[in-house]
Amino acid sequence: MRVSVLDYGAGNVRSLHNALVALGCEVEYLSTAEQITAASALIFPGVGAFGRCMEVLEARGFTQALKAYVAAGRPYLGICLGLQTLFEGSEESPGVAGLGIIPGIVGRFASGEGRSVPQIGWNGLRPLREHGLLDAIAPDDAVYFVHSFRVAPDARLAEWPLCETDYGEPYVSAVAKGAVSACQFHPEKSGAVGLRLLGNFLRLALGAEPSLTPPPATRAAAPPGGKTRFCKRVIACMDVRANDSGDLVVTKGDQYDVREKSNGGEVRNLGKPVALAERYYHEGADEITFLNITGFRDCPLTDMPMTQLIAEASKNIFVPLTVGGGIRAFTDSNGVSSTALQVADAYFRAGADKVSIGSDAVDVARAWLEKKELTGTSSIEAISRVYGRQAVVVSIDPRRRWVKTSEEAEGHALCDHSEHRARGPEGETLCWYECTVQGGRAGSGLDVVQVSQAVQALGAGEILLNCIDNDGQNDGYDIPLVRSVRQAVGIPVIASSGAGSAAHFDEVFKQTGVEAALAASIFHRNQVSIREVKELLMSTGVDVRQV
Ligand code: 1PR
Repeated sequence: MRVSVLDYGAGNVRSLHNALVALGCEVEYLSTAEQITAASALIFPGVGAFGRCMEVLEARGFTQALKAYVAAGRPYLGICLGLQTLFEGSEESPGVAGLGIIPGIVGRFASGEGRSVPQIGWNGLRPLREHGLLDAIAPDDAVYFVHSFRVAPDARLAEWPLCETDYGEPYVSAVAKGAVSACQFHPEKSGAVGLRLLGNFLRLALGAEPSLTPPPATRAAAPPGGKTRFCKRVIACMDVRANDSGDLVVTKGDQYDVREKSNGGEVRNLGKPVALAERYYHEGADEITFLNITGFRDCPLTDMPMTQLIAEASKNIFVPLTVGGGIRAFTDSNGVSSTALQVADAYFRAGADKVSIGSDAVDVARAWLEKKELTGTSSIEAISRVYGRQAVVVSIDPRRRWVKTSEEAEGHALCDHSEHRARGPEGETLCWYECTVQGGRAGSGLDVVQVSQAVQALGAGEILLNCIDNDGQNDGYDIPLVRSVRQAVGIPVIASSGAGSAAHFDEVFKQTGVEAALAASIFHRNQVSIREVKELLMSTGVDVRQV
């Protein structure tokens, strides 16, 4: 079974490649107009900006070839940007013409009413009619979306819309007409449901049976005609580093200290990263994060085991993978320099869907706060320009700084813990949160709200909000901290550090409104399973993806 994937030099096609290989396909990459003309089933994957994508298509002579391919009624599947480029244009890049196969202009999601933009996460599908692409996919089965722009329902779309989804407003989440189909979500990252959809496309396009038939999803259907439900994400995180024998292991800190108190102070070893990640995928993790916690020491381009780890994990895991650690400009011991974008490129090529920037983001935020000017050259700006804002996570490592009075905080954003558990050494209830760098080894003088707002302005798409004080304590998330950051930004926030029970997830979702919550130690030590977390959340009325 041979399928052709459009290679226009942008975005992460590795995830799609892996999903197609898992379905039994041989994947061919199309890099010339002639190859497009000769293809028999074409998939156009896409992440990144509309304008840049269209420029590349035009420069390579793909625009006309794609239009001719579609006009000839040959099988076509667009994914994400691959759906948007079918339209006449997008508010993302005013004045840039799309392929113009579907009438209309792609618009921007409005943020507000507690809804973050980009939409990052799992949401349902509301089929508008029957279609082979949706075979064995139940209404409201959850699939993975990452986007800031969307197609609004419009009478001019006529018979094109196939599914709608709701994210504050209804939008068109899949289109199909004749042999052309496209989806706004990422089937290659949508677990079993996504693999089914890709399998359906292959069946329709090639008349061939995929070698893998994933089981149907089991989410309870939404009421007929009702709105689709945006799910809260449950994320498993693995802190990875080399142990004293040089092997990459999953480790786990206690307030960021990863060495055993006994046992000669060895680095804690909680298992092999790829095996653990595969377990979490099958248990229902909505996303998996790998943080190379000593990445600030070595350039990841010379630390290839981390890229190999991502390449290995992405072969069998079909939910989004985030990788962090050492994403910054670097000059190695031989004097060879690489930019943060080159480091990120290596991770995306290996199969990462998002990169997470830690220490460098604090430096970049500081520079921005001084002048409030974009330079275009920072790691955040450079990576989000090429891969899109949704691919750039900023991981923040704040530590509490207790104060007796607000004056002592010297203008830093304060949190009040009087209604919560934590107390300062002298019973203080007020604190500000200092962002640290190098895994908590150094302070920055900047508070967590300043840094969060700065990185949002620079183009970060999501914030992974740790809390050094709560890390590994299993006593619950730091609610005042999470709430203050969630209220300060309009991009999604992932709460992290402190989960000790399923109830802690319920608490953080209900009390702060965050889109996602991450945990490490309870999952690694089998104290609570992802399934238990989701079952509790469902029983308390929190929408989650069932597997
Ligand atoms: O600075 O860009 O090289 O990135 C380094 C990355 O490594 C950062 O994202 C930073 O958060 C992370 N990191 C550095 N040192 C440590 C450490 O633990 N010594 N881990 C570290 C951060 C925090 C979470 C943890 C949660 C949940 N780990 O990832 O998984 O606190 O844990 P819990 O559920 O057990 O409480 P750069």
